Amino acid sequence: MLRPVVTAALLLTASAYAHFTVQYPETVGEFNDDEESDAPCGGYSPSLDNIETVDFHVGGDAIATKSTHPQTNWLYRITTDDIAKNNWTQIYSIVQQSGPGDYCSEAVTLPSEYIGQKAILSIVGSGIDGLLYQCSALLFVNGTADTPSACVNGSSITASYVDDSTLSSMVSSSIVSDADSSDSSETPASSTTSTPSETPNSAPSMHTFAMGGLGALMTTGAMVLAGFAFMI
Ligand SMILES: *[C@@H]1O[C@H](CO)[C@@H](O)[C@H](O)[C@H]1NC(C)=O
Ligand SMILES: *[C@@H]1O[C@H](CO)[C@@H](O)[C@H](O)[C@H]1NC(C)=O
Ligand SMILES: *[C@@H]1O[C@H](CO)[C@@H](O)[C@H](O)[C@H]1NC(C)=O
Ligand SMILES: [Cu+2]
Repeated sequence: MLRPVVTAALLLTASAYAHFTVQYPETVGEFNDDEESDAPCGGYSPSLDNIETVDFHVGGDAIATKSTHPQTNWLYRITTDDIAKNNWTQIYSIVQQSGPGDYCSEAVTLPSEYIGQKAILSIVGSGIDGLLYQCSALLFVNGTADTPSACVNGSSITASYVDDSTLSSMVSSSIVSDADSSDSSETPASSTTSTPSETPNSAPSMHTFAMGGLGALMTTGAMVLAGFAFMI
């Protein structure tokens, strides 16, 4: 009777250690924290030929992530290339998230030429653990999406548009619209003048493991108690 409870607790513990996860759109491939640094999808090699896609609205759709790191720079890039190895196009200004937690860009738009095309979306997070990757397989559709419930900003995060020469060197083109960065004094990342930036890898690793671990521990405790209550 306790077994399902213990299993659930173990799963919770595992997810509490993730570098970052994508809440929306649904990702492809099984999530593997240890392989999250493998480009372009975090240990998974998608093929657009036979992949199940999710709809993404060119008039505006959301990209929602949850990070355990104190700071992350986010790059969203797509390719219609079958093996998703190259020819990446940047689709949104690079965002710097400060503070761990949920971050959501709620109105990512694309030119209407993309309607009907399939693409791999590669979400790249740059932070204390270097470059990390997750992918979604998209089918571009007309219209504007209703904001999904997973699209939220954590109450303790702040976000702003930044230049990041490491991330902007990882695309061969950019279709960032002016509107994306209109409230930013920074030039869009597609600019060719690259400013030297601190390498993310040089900082000592300091995950929010302690907090995540404690949270998981407390959750485990609560679940075991709940399990007991159920058995009594
Ligand atoms: C690269 O991507 C662009 C934009 O999707 C596309 O127009 C172009 O044909 C692609 N180039 C190659 C070599 O696949
Ligand atoms: C997208 O939808 C709009 C509004 O319904 C319509 O005017 C437009 O022709 C559509 N575009 C395509 C490419 O289907
Ligand atoms: C999250 O914050 C960013 C930056 O301030 C903002 O552009 C975005 O719309 C916010 N997302 C939500 C879901 O409110
Ligand atoms: Cu990490």
